[in-house]
Amino acid sequence: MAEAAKKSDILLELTDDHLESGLRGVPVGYTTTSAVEADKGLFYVGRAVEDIATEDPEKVIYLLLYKQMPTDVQLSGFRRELLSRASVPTGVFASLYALPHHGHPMKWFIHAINVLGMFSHNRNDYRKDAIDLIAKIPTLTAAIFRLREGWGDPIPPDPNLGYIENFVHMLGVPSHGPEETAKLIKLMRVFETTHLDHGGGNLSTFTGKAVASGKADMYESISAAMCGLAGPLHGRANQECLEFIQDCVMHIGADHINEAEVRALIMKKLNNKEVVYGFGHAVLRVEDPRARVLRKVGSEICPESPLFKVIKLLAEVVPPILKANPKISNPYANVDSASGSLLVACGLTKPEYYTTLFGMSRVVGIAAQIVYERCEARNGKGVPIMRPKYFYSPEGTAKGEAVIAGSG
Ligand code: CMX
Repeated sequence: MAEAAKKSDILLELTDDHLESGLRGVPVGYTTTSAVEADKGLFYVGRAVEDIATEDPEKVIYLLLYKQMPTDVQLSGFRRELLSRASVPTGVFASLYALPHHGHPMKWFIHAINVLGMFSHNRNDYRKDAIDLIAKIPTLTAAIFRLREGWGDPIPPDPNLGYIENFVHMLGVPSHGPEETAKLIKLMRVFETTHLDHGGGNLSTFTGKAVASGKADMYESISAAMCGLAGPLHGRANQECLEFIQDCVMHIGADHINEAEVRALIMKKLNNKEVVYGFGHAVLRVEDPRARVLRKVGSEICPESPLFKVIKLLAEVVPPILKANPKISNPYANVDSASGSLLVACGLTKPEYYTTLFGMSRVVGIAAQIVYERCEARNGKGVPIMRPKYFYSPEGTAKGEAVIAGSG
């Protein structure tokens, strides 16, 4: 608490520069789950993410929810609890059959979470809804893949499987044999643990907590959070990044990946005033440790993949290029740089689905933070409804004339 008070003292000096800055550095509250330290990385309840990334996903989820690693007895009880709640009401699936297949999977995902809330019998009990949602989210995510891709009806959870093993089972990728399934499980376990939580102020988490502050229920709040995650500067960066990597391989040729041509494609992107997805960060000032963890998994499961060769090259080539622009605070790879190419190597070849996988994992941290803000903060009273200050100013900071569509 003393440490936190010191931090907010520093930031009490708010100036005009803080306006329209996306609330950078403006203190808002506390997180009890995780911390992003600019020069060190990401910590879940004090543990460096790279140290626990290969733990059982259920253990890490338990850590974020209960702030301690589970004993064996606690872990098996928690696994049983998740499994007992993993089934999704058929009414939720029925609503998915009606959705347009061209709709982005994130739109399906957001819809499905909201509909799931209509079937909750927990009377807006944030704690119960958090566990229910965490238990059901793999079932829901897998069903979205199957229905949208025409792979068949949803596959029910198998009570003998772990959290991620069950997800891969319910996904039932048609082209997968046992070897591909094992590879996808290996990747998805690490994908899950590395995406679970990321401090309190990232856009999706902040949005979820803001919506919950009006006492919207867990499902409405998480749907709103997932709308935040759907943007290309946030969760959809993994899709955008892979699409760029695929372009690189197409232009250069899978057998000729080389530094000079990758560099030229990056320069072309920057000269066109485009963003280099998978690089940069609002808080971190070092390489995202999650990018390293994922590259390590890549070197085990797909070292020869041309896409993987490009991401390894990008991690070296991009930072010096971005560093040359003094505006860019962090030139290094973030979590979204590596995940897509590994998913392709494991048979999930359509980039538009990747943000739903990010969302499946991130639901955990956001739900845990909503439980804290609604049920525990301020001695259980909860954080009040969000209401930051905006100054009225007809022209704001716009230069030139404002144009209102349709105003003639
Ligand atoms: N490529 C090109 N330009 C970049 C850049 C990148 N990777 N990273 C930052 N910049 C630019 C910003 O667009 C900004 O330009 P303007 O001043 O013209 O608006 C300027 O550099 C300063 O930005 P910053 O202070 O370094 O970064 P922000 O805190 O504003 O934004 C982030 C952080 C992540 C949105 C930004 O680095 C970015 O757009 N990266 C690419 C998208 C991406 O990978 N997002 C995923 C982040 C992780 C996640 O949330 O999932």
